[in-house]
Amino acid sequence: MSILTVLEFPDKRLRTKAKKVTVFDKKISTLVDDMFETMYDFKGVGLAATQINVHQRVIVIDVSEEKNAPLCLINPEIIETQGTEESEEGCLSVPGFFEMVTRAQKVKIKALDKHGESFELEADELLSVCIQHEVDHLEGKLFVDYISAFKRNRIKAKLDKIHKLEAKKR
Ligand code: GNR
Ligand code: NI
Repeated sequence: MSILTVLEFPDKRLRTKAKKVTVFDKKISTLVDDMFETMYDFKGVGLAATQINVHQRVIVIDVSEEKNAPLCLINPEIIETQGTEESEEGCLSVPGFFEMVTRAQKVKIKALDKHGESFELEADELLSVCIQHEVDHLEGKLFVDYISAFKRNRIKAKLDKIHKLEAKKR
């Protein structure tokens, strides 16, 4: 198992559209395990493969308090939505920033598990938000795309500054 590097906004690679998984082999199983380890290490509630620079449609999620409810979604599709709701979002790829985002209140999804078996799931509250946030990552979309250009540019400037300082230290 390994903890992987998480790409940070405004890295262009976060804008890549991920491709569907077609083969369910040891490589996918290792990718899923490494993504869970990375997500738990970073104390996130979800992680999309895009964030670790792997452009395949793979998501891991665990919104439980005890961190004992791992959920893996491969090739997820949102097949139904209900209502809208606003909530505060953060992202491991936009560290330290939190903004209100409006999303569907409930979602019904269809996905494959890590063995390639199809299943459906209905979600509300944090799980619903998290699924929509992660599916966006697979499309190259970030939560900062939903806020004003003014706020987004301010976040970009602050992260650019941090990334420059980090590069200098090395
Ligand atoms: O850890 C995370 N918390 C979170 C909080 C509110 C809405 C979405 C999220 S997802 C985020 C982890 C992450 O960046 N996943 O892509
Ligand atoms: Ni994110």
